[in-house]
Amino acid sequence: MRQSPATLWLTGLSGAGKSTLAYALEKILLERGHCCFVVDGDNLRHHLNSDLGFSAHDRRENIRRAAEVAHLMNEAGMIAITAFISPFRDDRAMAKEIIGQERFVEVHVSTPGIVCERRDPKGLYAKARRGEIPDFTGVSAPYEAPLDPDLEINSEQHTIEEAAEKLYRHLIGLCYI
Ligand code: GGZ
Repeated sequence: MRQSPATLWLTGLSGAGKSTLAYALEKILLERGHCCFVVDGDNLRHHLNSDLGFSAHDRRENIRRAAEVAHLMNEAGMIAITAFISPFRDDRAMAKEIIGQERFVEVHVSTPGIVCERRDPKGLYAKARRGEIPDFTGVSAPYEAPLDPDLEINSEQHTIEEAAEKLYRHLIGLCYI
């Protein structure tokens, strides 16, 4: 199947739906014959990046390594879908530099903080509010929303399937697939 490598860089708060959306898009791409892989906190922070925490310095290193992994996947001809909070604009700019401007598609999963906190699937916001998790994004650490993302998805306004289909159409529109 013809495709040009790209990285869909999903950024947004914890609980915004980044990983769910990433895996829904991966399913669509695989079903339609494209070669792709999801890079997210689960497969990086538990292994390659298990030495990193959540200070601004460690988050930057997390993003740098994630971008290097996505770059390698792109070099191998694959579409990479990343799902990291990646809260700092400078760090996302670094990721874009590493991956290459022409391959980097920034997707803001813009589900509002209040909705993410209401969902709180892992109880992390509640813990952060009680002071049990320091530097928690959206509670005690900042999130710098993209100023000009290539695409914005608010998971409140679409089903996951609709949102994934929107990303798929976007890749077609940009001629990556
Ligand atoms: C934010 C944290 C924190 C702190 C643990 N701040 O909902 P989750 O659990 O699965 O997603 C969050 C994940 C964020 O990892 P990232 O690698 O995406 O972060 S970053 O891009 O900022 O480097 C959350 C959990 O880790 N988690 N502590 N303090 N999220």
